Amino acid sequence: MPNSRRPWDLPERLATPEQLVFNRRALLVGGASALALMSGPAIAQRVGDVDKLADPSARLYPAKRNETYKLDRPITDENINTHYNNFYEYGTSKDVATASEKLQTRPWTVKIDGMVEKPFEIGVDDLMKKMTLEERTYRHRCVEAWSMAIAWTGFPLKKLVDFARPLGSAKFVRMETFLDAKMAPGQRMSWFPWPYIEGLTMAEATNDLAFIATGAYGHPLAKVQGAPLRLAVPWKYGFKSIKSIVRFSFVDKQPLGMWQQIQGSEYGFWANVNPAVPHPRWSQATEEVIGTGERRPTLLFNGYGEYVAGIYKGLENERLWA
Ligand SMILES: Nc1nc2c(c(=O)[nH]1)N[C@H]1C(S)=C(S)[C@@H](COP(=O)(O)O)O[C@H]1N2
Ligand SMILES: [Mo]
Repeated sequence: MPNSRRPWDLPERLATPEQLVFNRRALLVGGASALALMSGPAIAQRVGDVDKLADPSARLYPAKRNETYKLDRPITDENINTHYNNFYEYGTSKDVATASEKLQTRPWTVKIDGMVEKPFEIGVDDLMKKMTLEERTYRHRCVEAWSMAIAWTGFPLKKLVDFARPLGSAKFVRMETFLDAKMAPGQRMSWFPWPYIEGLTMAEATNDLAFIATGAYGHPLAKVQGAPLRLAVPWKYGFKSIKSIVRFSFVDKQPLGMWQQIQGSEYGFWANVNPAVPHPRWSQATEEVIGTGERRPTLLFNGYGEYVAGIYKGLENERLWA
């Protein structure tokens, strides 16, 4: 071990008893990889770092990159990605990194229900054990006309759908974020119809690109990124990529997303990226690449048409773009 620092050497003010227990367990269970994670000069300098070590899934990272999904720009700096976020459960500003530290990601139970052979619940760590984690680099485009490129770690949503055993009659996957105003002060804003909901058709959910992220930048997700599991659908505007999911329901009616419910004229169900269709209040033709000051033209389906355009054949009468 190149560094003599051990978890139990953490300064008292950074370590709660629970974190010490988790850190010892990570060390025992994780063996060499946990030791590797704990080495290095910057260990436990910030509260966030302590949490990364405390995460019982930390030893699953980094995962092997799937090279199929290539970027045309650099990955957004991690520090920029985690300080320019939308996570309304923690406030309406982009500066929610500190506020979201209140999110408690363990224990975390995921409920699978609706039109499935048999509804069940599973802890997030048990779920991850059933899946093979991989890294993917994706570009994301927010409806607010900014974009980032992120190295996610996780598994295809299709794997979770298969694991859930939906009935043939299921037409949509409805996803739900946790509801706990004690843990998320933003949920006291009673004019929002909490919990956050999003939905995909089965064809969208089982497409290769639809991804459940459990990590980013080679380690478990930061809380502000929607730990411990969130959706990543890079051909759609950002609001579809629901964070901190606790429930996947298989249903036969189109789910009503939170943004759609608040302002359906601006945030529709399909939410596919199309630079030719403006948002009612601004153009969608270009995007600001966060962290660079650069503006780039926005691409149809955010440039992922080769993977997803086929899903929308025959749906020309639907409002695919807003
Ligand atoms: N639960 C929840 N999920 C959410 C949001 C939110 O406010 N709450 N914001 C959405 C929006 S608009 C975007 S752009 C992305 C932002 O993800 P990021 O902060 O990881 O970039 O999360 C999406 N998922
Ligand atoms: Mo967004």
